[in-house]
Amino acid sequence: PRWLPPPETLHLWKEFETPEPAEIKAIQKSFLRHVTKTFARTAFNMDNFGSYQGTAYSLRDRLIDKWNITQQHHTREDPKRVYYLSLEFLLGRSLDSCLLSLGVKDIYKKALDELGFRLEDLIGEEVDAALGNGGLGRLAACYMDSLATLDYPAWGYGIRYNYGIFKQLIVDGYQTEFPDYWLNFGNPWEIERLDVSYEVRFRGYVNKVTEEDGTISYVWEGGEKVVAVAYDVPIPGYGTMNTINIRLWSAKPAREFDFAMFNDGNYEKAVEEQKSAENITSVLYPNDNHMVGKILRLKQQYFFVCATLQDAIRRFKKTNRPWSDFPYQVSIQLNDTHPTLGIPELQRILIDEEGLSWDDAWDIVTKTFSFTNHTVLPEALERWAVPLIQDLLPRHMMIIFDINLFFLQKVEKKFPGDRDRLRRMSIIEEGHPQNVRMAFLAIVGSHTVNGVAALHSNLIKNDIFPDFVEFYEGNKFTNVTNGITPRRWLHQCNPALSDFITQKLGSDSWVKDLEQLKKLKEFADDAAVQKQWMAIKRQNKVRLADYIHSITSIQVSPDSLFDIQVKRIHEYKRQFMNILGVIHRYLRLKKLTPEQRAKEVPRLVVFAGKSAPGYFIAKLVIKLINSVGEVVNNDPEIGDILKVVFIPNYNVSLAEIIIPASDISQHISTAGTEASGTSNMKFVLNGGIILGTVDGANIEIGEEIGEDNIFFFGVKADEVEDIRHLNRYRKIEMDPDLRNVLDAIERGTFGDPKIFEPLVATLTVGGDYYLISKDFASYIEAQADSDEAYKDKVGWAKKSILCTAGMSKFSSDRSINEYAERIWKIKPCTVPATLN
Ligand code: OAK
Repeated sequence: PRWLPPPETLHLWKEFETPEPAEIKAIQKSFLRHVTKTFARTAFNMDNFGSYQGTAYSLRDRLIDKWNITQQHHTREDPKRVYYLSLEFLLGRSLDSCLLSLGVKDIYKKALDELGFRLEDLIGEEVDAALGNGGLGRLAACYMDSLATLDYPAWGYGIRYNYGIFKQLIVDGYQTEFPDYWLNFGNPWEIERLDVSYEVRFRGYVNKVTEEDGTISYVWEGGEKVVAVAYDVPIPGYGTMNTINIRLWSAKPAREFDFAMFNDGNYEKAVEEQKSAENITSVLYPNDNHMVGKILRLKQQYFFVCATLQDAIRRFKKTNRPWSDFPYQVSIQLNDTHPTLGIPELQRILIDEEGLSWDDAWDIVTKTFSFTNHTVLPEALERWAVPLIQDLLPRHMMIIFDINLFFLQKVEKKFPGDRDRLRRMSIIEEGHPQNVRMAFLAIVGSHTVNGVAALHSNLIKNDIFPDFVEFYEGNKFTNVTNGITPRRWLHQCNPALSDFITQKLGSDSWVKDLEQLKKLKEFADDAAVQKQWMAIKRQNKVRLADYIHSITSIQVSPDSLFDIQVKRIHEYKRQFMNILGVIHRYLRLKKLTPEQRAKEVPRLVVFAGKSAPGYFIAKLVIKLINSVGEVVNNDPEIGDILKVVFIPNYNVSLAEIIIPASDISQHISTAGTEASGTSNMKFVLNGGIILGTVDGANIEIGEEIGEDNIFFFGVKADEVEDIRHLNRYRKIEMDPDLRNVLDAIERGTFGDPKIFEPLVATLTVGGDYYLISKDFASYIEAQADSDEAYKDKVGWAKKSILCTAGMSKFSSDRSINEYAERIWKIKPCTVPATLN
């Protein structure tokens, strides 16, 4: 039974409910209370880390108050909620963003100053929460920020991995990986919820029960159980009460101990088995855009959707509504196929545990779920072996077979006798073993399927799932172009530019309404604004140059053009083409006289990004970049005219330093391969210019900012297939400039050429799947165009201003409003400052 507070005690709780006022004294009091009582430190035993902890805990108190008020308000209002299910949330650091969201950064700075601490130093003490690989995980984090800021009643659900994405060290030019045990230093931004836990079953058997009236039901029994414990990460909206929650599940051993084993005297084995439960949430799989069919990964997927659905259903049941209301109270978004087991799991709960008929249950399921696809790469589309699912989740496998049967019956009815269509559309792929095509299951079980940029959504419809578009007559498929939060990706990471924009627009309301940036267009030709704009860019370049020097000991000039490519290392993203272009430039520079060389635009080429640990070719690209850097950076004839730097361990907090410092950023994926890209948006928002292919969201960015302000090159998506075909049969000569570059590698200009043979072979014997040779000439031309444009300082400043001014569309606030209105059908629920 629930404990209820005696009414005469309520005022005692209320006293602690509202955040302490943001006064210097109150802040210092709460800071010192945490430093001395929570962390047992004294004035004579302090350092920046201790002071970071004290500050974080003092803010955490404010977050918890806001979170509690939000939850009580939501319970009272009972709005329809959205649940964003994602195996990755790439949050990065929280201190700075919390201070800004709560509007207390300046006053905390003063309070800490008086105590002798510098806020900037404390911010640097925090370790990144790196529970994601790249684009998909960071998108989830941006979306949480927008959901909170726009007052939506939303929850994020995921896994509390003990190990985030690995740390990357560069040893002898090669990537090496180190475990990221990020919880070592505690995590002030989470609240352990021992009171919120659920059991999750694996394996066991399915019992068929025939009732007296002849109806048949199934019960899943036996097997092993683990417990999911909730850890809550409050996400405050910017300048609003609304504080939403990311609930991350951690696996713990089940409460019921195996007494048989215990009694057998097998104590050690019993303890071993308990520990294996905790393995489930131990480590984030480090693959981006690539599926690896490990059983532990499947366990993670089921573990988190099972706990999440129990939690959502418990919340729904509190209001005593009929099941038919469920889809009107609950919307569940699947962030790629990783949480797709939620579909058969909800169906199982409804028919096996709640006693609904198959059809009633399926109607609820398909009205509840929606699915976002984040990639068209075939190697990333999830397929799980049927025997694997059968073993781990026997009842779910039965349900998936039934879902498929009923679905194919409908297909057969619509397209009678079309055997090949049934084979193509089956959720079960035939073979040895059979496989479950998770994307098909997600499509069939969802009411809406979306891609993440206009081109990508069209490719999904026309190339990836055309049979499904035809079957559903186009009704399920839509586009929601990705967005980024302007809070972190301009206001926080580029304070100088943020202040300047606020000054020019006369208000800071653009931070929550990015449409306002359009007004910057008026200033594009204003010489004084241009001058200040470029001065701020230079400051940011100095900051990055200092960072590069501190990490790599390489001196770079802030007066060179900063040309940056930072993202996961992947063949389709073509960092290889970038470094080949660098070699081309180097060879050209070497042929010039010193006088000619002095007229060249000095250029710093920056790379950063992690490769999946098992991705051999991507790792060779990293080695080649470092080998080229070694030669170029130490060539006295070249000096500052060309520098090449690989910054190790790319992560969110490093991105916050790198992005504001770019003149040019490269987004050069083979056309049709990058679903959207989101870093492209971050760079342009900060006044950087894209050099890129006609791919993903680059296209829409070009439409918004104007084609004069972006360097496009390369073939279009619809040309790729034919060129690949010709490449396969070597019908196209290799680009002569590229041949020249490969010759230099093969001559040993950049060290032992044997090392790079497998990499070079991807272009020669490998058929150049990503069309580097085809695009090379136009890539080099675009680079030359950018050199020319950079010489015109006024013209460049204008481009840079127009870039920022044209980025309104790419706020994640716009994306989230689209999801809310068109897909989730949820409304904002404004939380009052206090509850009465
Ligand atoms: C990761 C794992 C599996 C499937 C896709 C991904 C992924 O990160 N995809 C990326 O998602 C981003 C957010 O939508 C897009 O911007 C990137 O283009 C896409 O590669």
